[in-house]
Formats: sequence, structure tokens, C-alpha cells
Amino acid sequence: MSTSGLNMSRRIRRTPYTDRVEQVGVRGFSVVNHMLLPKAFQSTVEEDYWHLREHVQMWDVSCQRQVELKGPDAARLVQWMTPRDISKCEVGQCFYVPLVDEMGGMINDPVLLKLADDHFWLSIADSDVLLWAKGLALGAGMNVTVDEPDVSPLAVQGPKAEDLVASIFGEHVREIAFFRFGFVEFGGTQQLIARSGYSKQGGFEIYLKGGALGGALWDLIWEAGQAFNIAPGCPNLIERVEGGLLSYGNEFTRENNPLECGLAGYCNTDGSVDYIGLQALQKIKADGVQRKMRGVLFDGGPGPAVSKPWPITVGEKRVGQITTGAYSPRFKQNVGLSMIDKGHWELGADVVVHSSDGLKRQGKISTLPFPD
Ligand code: THG
Repeated sequence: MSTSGLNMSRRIRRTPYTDRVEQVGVRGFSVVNHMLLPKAFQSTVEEDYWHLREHVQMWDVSCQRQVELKGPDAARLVQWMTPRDISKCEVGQCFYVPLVDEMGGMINDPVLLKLADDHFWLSIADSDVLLWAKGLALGAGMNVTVDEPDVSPLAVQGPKAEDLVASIFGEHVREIAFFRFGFVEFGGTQQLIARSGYSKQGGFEIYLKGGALGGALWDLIWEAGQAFNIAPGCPNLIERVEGGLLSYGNEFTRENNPLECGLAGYCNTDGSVDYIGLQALQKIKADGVQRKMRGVLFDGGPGPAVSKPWPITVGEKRVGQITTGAYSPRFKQNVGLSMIDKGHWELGADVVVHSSDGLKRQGKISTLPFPD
């Protein structure tokens, strides 16, 4: 199944980098948070994968929109929205946080940035957190402003990212630890830079404030990047599946709770932190989860893209589904992210994957991330 061509309109927002992305030959987009996300350039996903692992890429991830919470009740609102204990988050730190509803269903899985005690950004995945947060704040009469600032992240990912970023902005960026942020000077402005990103290859995300500066920032990194064999890129499907990085809307939705998604480590359920969905998560924990996120390694060679989930069976029984899959040139097998029913999620268990090309592929349950 393929749907080619996206009919552009104002609702599908361009980013401060879209002009540049088009100039370097983008071949397709997805839409995340009502905004364009480049999905492919001239190279293949496999070429991109090797390039990302060996060199450095710049990604237009402006669609990682910021939901800004600011004011006396900002911290209270953040904590109300997430099961993770945010009292442990320091100013200058990033926290990966599940957001859940009153049933314990996943609302989003953003990166939280603590800018000050009364100032936070939620760097969101693909769901309308702004409206959820505004509704909660209004309904509870909280003293907090909730808004989407003019901030557009540009990711620099890959093993050469640190050398490239240091060559442009100075050696001090090397001191920024994983999931911490600092600031760099750019065109007379101070810009936030975090050591984070949607790959396991290391790198930074520059949260550009002021979209008008987008072209200049792109050009600066692009030109300095030539010495590092830079390429334009985007979150790489193969790399992200191998690394077990989950995608909201693909791997999980509001139908799923964070405990079955492998996010229990980010959930405080002992009652020492109060939030929306605490009772629901406590009950799910007491009852035990009914399914779990797992990796599946499966054969049959490269297949089509997983545009709707592929059934997983054991004997005649459907026991789960692949939500994202890709052929891994390193493992010489397909890797998939899946949700697997209780009784069938044991590591090494044999399963059959029914790909949309009609093949029945032999698979085995694996840990996430996939072991190297
Ligand atoms: N960066 C920023 N915003 C984002 C993403 C990002 N918003 C949308 C989406 N990605 C949110 N999802 C994730 C998923 C995984 C991670 C970050 C965002 C991630 N996980 C680390 C890992 O799995 O190794 C663990 C992080 C931790 O434990 O602290 O990085 O990529 N700005």
C-alpha cells in the first residue's frame, strides 16, 4: 500500500529549514505535529544507516514541537501530567517522560527540558499535548501559561557530531553530558543545545529560537560539516528499530500503558508522587501487564514498509503485531518492534510474522534494544 504525494496546504506547516531541505534533494515527507518531517533524501535508507553510523548528519526535526509551561504552577502541571518523579530533574537537564491519561493510557512520550524552576519545555512526539495541557491548566485553575514557542530543533547526529559542533560553537559543548543542555552563541543570540537525539549514535539537538534564523543556522552547519562528510538526513528507521527507540502513534497509542511499553523505569507507582493515572497504573502493576513491547528478529529478506501492523502468530493463535520493521544490513535479518501477548513474550521464543507481501517469516523474540 502506498500513498504517494502529499497535497501541501497551510495546515501542513513548513519549518524554518524546509527551503534548505528541498534544495538538498528531499524525496518525501511525513507529517508530525501538523508539520513536515523529511523522510528520505537521494540515498537509500540503508546508505543513510551506514552514513549515520560512520559520519554525521543534520536533521530537520522541527516537528518535535515545544509545549512551553511557564509560571508559578508550571512544575505542578508537569508533575500532574507524568508518572516520572520530576522533582529529580535539575535545571539544565532533559528527562524522557511518559505522559498518561486517567486510564494510564499513553498521551505522548516527550523529552522534558527544565529551563528554570518555573519554566519547562515538553519536546513532544506526535499528539496534541498543547491542547491537553491547556485544558488541564484551565480546568484546574492553575497559574501557568501554556504555549508553543517559535522553537525548531535541528539535530546533529552521528559519531562526528561532537567534533563538528565544537568546531562551530566552541570546545565548551564537549562538556555537555548526555541529556543535559547548555547554550551557544549564534548570530548574536543565545541558543539552547542539548546532548540528545532520536538515534543511538550520539549527537546534539539545537533548539533554534527564532525561525527567521533557520536558513543561516542550516548553512553554517552544512558548510562546516563538509570537512566531516556531513549529509542531510532524518531519523533512520533501521537504526531506530535496532536501538529500540519507540515512536508514538506507531509502537503505541492511548490504547497502551507505559508499563507494557517498557517504560516502567520512568514511572513512579509507590504513591510518593501524585499524577493523573496513578491509581490506574497501580492497578495495572498489581494485576500484571497483559502484553509487552519486544523486539522480533525475522527472516525472509527485505520486505515492504510496515504501513499497518503485521500480525504475529504462534500456531493458529495471533499473539501480537509488528508495528515497525526494517531489514538490518548488520544482522542480515529483519528487526521489528512489536507488542506481544502474555505467555508468548519469552526471549528466544519462536513466532511467525505475516508481512504485507503475503510471506510467512520465521521470527524470534528479542530484547530491546537489539543486542549488538
Ligand atoms: N528529541 C527531542 N524531542 C523528541 C524526540 C527526540 N520528541 C519526540 C520523540 N523524540 C520522543 N521520543 C523519544 C524516545 C526516546 C528518546 C528520546 C525521545 C531517547 N531515549 C533514550 C534511549 O532509549 O536510549 C533514553 C533516554 C533516557 O533514559 O534518559 O533518547 O529524540 N528533543
